Amino acid sequence: MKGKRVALLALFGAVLAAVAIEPAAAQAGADSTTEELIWDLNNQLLYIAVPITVLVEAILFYTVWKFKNNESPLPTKENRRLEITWTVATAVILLFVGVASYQVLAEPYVTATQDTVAENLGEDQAEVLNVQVTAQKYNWQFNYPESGVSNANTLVLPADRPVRLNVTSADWLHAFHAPGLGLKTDAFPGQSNYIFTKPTDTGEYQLYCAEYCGVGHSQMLGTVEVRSQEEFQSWLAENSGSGGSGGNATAGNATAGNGTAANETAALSP
Ligand SMILES: [Cu+2]
Repeated sequence: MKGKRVALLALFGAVLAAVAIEPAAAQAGADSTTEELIWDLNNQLLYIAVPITVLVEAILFYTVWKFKNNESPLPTKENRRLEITWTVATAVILLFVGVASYQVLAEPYVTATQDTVAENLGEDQAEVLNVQVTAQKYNWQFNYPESGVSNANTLVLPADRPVRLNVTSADWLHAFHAPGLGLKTDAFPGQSNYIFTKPTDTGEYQLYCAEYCGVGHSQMLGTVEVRSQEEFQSWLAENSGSGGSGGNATAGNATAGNGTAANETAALSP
């Protein structure tokens, strides 16, 4: 009996370890490095959750079937071993969920800050494409400070090149959300929120505003267009001179906008 339990625990531990150390297998169909990381985590958690669900349901059905004719059931007696077992098993599972989630959340492609690029790319920083994303009622403005290009509602990005989006708002709360690429962050006036990613597949992706911002919110849509590097370069060349030098939403004025945000809120509250 004891050997059986040890064997079961060892098997359970081996499954957890196998899932934990499984290399981040290339996620077929992932369209950005960010989306790939998120789907890998989702799959890891599913590998744990599905067997647990099956086990619990199996025990439930077995119990119902086995004791269906039991007219005088006896109350459960205290069983310290059983209690210790399920407490330890639950703790191990929660620990696994916590560690696996933290690992992914700590990835720069999932949680980016202003320093993400400098801290993670070293000499390759020049390769990064910077885009200023400014949300406002009810449209999106994209500025490419390095080339002076500006575009409304369509964010054109190169494939297989790291991109850093500096997301802010010109009026009040919005949120940048491109689910097809696994990207989402809030847009606050006077504050910069960063997204760091690398699109891996060309195509068009729907961009939504994911924070209710007024009567035009449902129409606050845009497109993320991922093109090959050559097509992206020719698009940049075609549109050069279309925008100012970095637009009106540089990181430099990030601290100056708080007063504006407060005023907006005050003016719009009933
Ligand atoms: Cu909105």
